[in-house]
Amino acid sequence: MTPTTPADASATRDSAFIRAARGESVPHTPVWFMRQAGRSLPEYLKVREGIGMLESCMDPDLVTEITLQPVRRYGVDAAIFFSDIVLPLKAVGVDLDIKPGIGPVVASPVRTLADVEAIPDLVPEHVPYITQAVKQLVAELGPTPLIGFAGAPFTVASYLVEGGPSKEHAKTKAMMHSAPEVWDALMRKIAQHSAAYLRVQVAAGASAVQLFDSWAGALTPRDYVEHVMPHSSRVLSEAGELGVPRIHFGVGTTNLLTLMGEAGADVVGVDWRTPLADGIARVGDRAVQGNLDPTLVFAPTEVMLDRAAEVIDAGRAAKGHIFNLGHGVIPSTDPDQLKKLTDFVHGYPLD
Ligand code: 1CP
Repeated sequence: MTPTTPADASATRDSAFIRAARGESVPHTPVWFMRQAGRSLPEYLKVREGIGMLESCMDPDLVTEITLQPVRRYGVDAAIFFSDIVLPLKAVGVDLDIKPGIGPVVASPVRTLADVEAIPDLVPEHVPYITQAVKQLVAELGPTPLIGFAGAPFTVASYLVEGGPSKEHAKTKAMMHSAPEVWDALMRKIAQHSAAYLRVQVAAGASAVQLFDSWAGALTPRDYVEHVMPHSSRVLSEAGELGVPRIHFGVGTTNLLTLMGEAGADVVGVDWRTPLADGIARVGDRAVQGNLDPTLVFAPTEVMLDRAAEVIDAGRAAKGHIFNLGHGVIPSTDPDQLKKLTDFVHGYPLD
């Protein structure tokens, strides 16, 4: 594939978010929140009334509005594109839906090599609405960076093999161990989708990308290295050719943080279970993102801000630090708490 250059990376190049991702000096610690758009915002619930999740993701005006909502409300340092990790599968014709209160549900889970081979590769023509939404957003956002994203092969495979959300990922891991040729084909297929999906977003103007391997924490380091890492590396390496910073995140990944950095990340996302100082020691010469416990928004404001200060102080030891929660915003979160948290991070002295 031909390398594509970002539409206009210069507008966001000096933002605090991009500078921190590259390990450069910053005017303040940058902050954004995973799942900052979505169910915790009344303005989101209003515009989504009567419209399905996947339908929303395919409507460029709605995607633009929803992506901008948290940027307007909180003044965060980056927008995250409103979409979902299973959108590329839907776009190539896999029969799936995102069910309210459940998540992605796949009609015919993948079992055989023929099932994998029946899934087409993703080309930009499958997702014209993504290109349009990103272009609209970049024009509206000006100097605020837009983060494009995709699901990493293991996490997307889990939905395809289990047929829906899973705690143990037992069928997925069973395929990994008992049908290596099916597993390999599936991981290659999803890696192609994720790399192409990121390329479309960056070509249209996204300034950074995040690869979500949310459920990689279910793996032993050995299985991660042998069966997963090469495929995530391929996605990150293709994203690297686009010249934008790459963030790599998973939940419960303390033992994998070093490997997830080595897979080809500029920034490693650390979940809240790992003290940030430990995370920094594990990722070495890379920036980090995180990692306030997402439930701390339900504590008194002083307690939340006190813990946020600890996270910021710990982040000073990293090559660069982007403040975030240790996983997504919980739907019942009070948006006023996130506003206070954003202002606190921005006002926190640099030394
Ligand atoms: O700010 C944002 O909301 C950004 C948009 C976004 C992102 C980055 C959505 C919208 N989904 C995602 C990524 C995503 N989707 C991940 C990785 C991030 C993470 O770990 O949180 C995962 C695992 C999914 C799969 C998914 N989609 C789930 C989880 C199900 C499970 O296995 O527990 C759910 C509930 C969805 C639906 C979904 N995606 C996004 C929203 C706002 C919703 C809720 C549906 C709705 O509002 O109707």
